[in-house]
Amino acid sequence: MKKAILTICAGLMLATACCGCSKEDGKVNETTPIVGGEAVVTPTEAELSPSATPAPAATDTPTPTATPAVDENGMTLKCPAEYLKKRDGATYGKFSHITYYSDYCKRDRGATVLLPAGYTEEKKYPVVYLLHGIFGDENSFAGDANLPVLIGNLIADGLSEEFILVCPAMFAASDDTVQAPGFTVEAMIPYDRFAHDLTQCLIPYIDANYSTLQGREGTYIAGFSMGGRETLFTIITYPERFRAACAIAPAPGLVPTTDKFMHHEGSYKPEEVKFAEGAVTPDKIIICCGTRDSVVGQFPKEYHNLFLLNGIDHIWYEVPNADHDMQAQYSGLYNFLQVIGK
Ligand code: FER
Repeated sequence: MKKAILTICAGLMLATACCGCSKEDGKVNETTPIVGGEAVVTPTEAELSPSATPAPAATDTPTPTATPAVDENGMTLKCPAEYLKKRDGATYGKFSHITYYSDYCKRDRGATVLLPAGYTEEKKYPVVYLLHGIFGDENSFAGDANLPVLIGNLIADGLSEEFILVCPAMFAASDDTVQAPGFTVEAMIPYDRFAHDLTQCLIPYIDANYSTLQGREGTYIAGFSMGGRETLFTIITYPERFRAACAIAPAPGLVPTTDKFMHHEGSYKPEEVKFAEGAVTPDKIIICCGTRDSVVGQFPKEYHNLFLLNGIDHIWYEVPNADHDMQAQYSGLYNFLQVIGK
């Protein structure tokens, strides 16, 4: 366990050192795409699950999946491999790094933004906020060269509407909170604080600087693992702000529990994880997880059971043979990104 944490920390330091992000105040830096086809080190998924299938490089030739299995809710269990391959006729966006001032944290914070390839101020785009795993940051998803490919292909096939993807840094520390992520009760606080930073600072910043379809109608949230947990925390805290949500392999801790990493005091009591009668809530909530997830195990299914118990309408499905890995991520995103605008 200690060894695992040390490895993760080493990975984090490496990722931080490699990150060539611009820190220009409050400005979108269009001139410094941080990806450019080169994958930045993404320690979280790989380090957390050494047995996980590594992300295939964008140039890999995946085995084509003939007829993807679809469940009774219309969820395609595995992301079809051809959606992770660049093709003619589709256009792909590039990530840029931005810095916004968080009045909530009283400091500058980073995020990465992926505009659709043909972005124009003439249109208004929905926005998907995508939350990384523990020890990640705003570069975690931007380092995945497959993500713009998946999105471009979904848009090219008319399966997704064009949208803006925003990948924030979730660990919303300020001077009076713990400064480093970790498996401790104190380190959970800045993660939960992100829900407030998002709704009070980042969303207004994105709305002010891009041509967005503002308000609940155009605002979506999804996340992987720690980001999945914070997706659930955010929609329970601000249900009226989001049109739809997807928690992929959400980490434990929204409610009290203990796992192999730590004891979680819980952000909410189980009976508080519900929506008020008549409240405006997301139209669609998806929770999914790999069938052999070695990091979060049965906790995503426990969220499913809690949601069932507390009458929160949602879709639950399992990704066959996926660990805490990219296969689970791409499956969740493949399904969720098709919900936009529908
Ligand atoms: C935990 C198990 C998993 C936890 C976080 C995770 C904070 C996150 C994993 C990830 O983001 O990949 O108990 O507690």
